[in-house]
Amino acid sequence: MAEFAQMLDLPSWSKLQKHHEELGVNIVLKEFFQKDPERFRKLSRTFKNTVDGSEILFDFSKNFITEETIQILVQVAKDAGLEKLRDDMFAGEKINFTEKRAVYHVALRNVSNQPMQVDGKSVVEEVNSVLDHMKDFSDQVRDGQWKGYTGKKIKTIINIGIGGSDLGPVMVTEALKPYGDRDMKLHFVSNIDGTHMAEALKDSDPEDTLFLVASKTFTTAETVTNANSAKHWFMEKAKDEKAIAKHFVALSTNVEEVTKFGIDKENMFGFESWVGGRYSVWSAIGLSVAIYIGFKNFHDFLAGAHAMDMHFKNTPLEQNIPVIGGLLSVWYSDCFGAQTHLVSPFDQYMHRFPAYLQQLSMESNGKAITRSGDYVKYTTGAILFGEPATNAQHSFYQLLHQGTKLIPTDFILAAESHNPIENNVHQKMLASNFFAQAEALMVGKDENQVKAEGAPDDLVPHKKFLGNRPTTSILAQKITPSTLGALIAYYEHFTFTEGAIWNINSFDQWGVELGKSLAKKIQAELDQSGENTTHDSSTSGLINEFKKKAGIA
Ligand code: G6Q
Repeated sequence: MAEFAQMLDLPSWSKLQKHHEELGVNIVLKEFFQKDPERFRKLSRTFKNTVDGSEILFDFSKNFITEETIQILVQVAKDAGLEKLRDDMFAGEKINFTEKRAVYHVALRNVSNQPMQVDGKSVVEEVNSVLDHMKDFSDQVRDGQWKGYTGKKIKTIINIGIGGSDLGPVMVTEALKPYGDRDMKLHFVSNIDGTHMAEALKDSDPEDTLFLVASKTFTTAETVTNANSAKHWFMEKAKDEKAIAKHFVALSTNVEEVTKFGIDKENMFGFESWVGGRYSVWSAIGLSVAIYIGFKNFHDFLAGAHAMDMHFKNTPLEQNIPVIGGLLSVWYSDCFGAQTHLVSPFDQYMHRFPAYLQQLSMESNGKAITRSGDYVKYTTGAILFGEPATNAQHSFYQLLHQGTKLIPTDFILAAESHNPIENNVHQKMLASNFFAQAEALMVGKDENQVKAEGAPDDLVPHKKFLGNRPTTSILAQKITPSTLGALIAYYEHFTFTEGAIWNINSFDQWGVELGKSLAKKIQAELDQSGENTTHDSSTSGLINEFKKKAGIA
């Protein structure tokens, strides 16, 4: 627990504010580059991926910073106790104090088998035993040893889960599609909207379909309802309850509920309560990933994240890449009033990456109460959004270039494409856009340039670009399993850093818990006959109109 109450009370915060007044208000990014030819070198950091020796370059130089800014921000991080909180996380301390839980997803990818404990008990053996189980099972499904109740090889995997039990597997299987078994069909059913399940089932045959029911608690209404519907669909054809064992497995912490549902303990892949939902793709929740890309690739995915963990744990803060990322976010949020954070991967396979990060960032840091229980005196969690480029360029980048809002932006590109078609022409065009967008956002276009291009006087103000928009460019070698693992871990520790400075608990989610209970009461009311009057006139009015339209008297 941090000793300070509010970020603004940190001894170094006033120094940062003063620095902002001196530098921030008059900052002109392009002039920084004119003045200092070494700026790119000084303000970039390289992550060495120890799994395959590749590197990821993080270019922070197009941000509103100097080397001094980093020094002061690092001082803020030190004053806020970031290092202690980080070390406590790696030591298995219960830093998620509102739920009295350790935050130990880093133990799930501890591929170097370092000692890791919770409550004085090693977790390494249990983590490895679940990984062994995942390996055996995924190998069997992939090579056809695991057969459906009529002896057929599994062709379709349907993962049923929501939130943290869905977004990770969806995003990772999409991002690593080039490593996937293309003979296998994957569906991810999350929404309680019957359409989601119905569409997945329309495409599937019970004889060769495997359901992975992914739910930490195994009590989430959407998932349990969807899983029951899947079971009914399956039983209609299979008839015999014994067939369930070949077609339903559970990824969960709750043995009792899993057994009640009718899934054998043998077919359950467990994990512990110290794995938060949005950090669970590294656990048994990642089984769909392991089946699709194979266990060796899944292991590389864990190893890439582990390499980023070791960097985060052992690197001095000035050189610590996720720490710098997180500190910049705090800098923009609380000194420049930025409300948003855009992440655009220049990679079609990574099209669900922003959606995944949305949960990671906004569920972790969408909090207004400090760890001491007070309302924060500053803004916290940014609104994270994004879409892959270049598509996004043809839609909302307009607001980046000429809008009134400051939108700190991350662009991500891999130098090597998985599909270098047409002699790599596509890749070069993609890369050109990656460079051009960051450059244009920074340099803008002034009146003289617009006039020189022949614009009539009345159009000059419309064609002018102010520039001076900050971006971070992230350049990887190739989106391999280990690189993706490292990139996700980068954003996890970035989010961790923000939360530590804001002095909030990034690891609970009471807002999500509220959602889980709210609808229950109304659902019961939908089955009651007659006019509803139990709510405010708007809510009751809507309920009554729905009942009329849906034919529920
Ligand atoms: C994540 C959240 C939330 C959770 C889902 C699903 O951090 O806690 O998104 O993952 O509500 O919960 P279950 O896995 O328990 O079904």
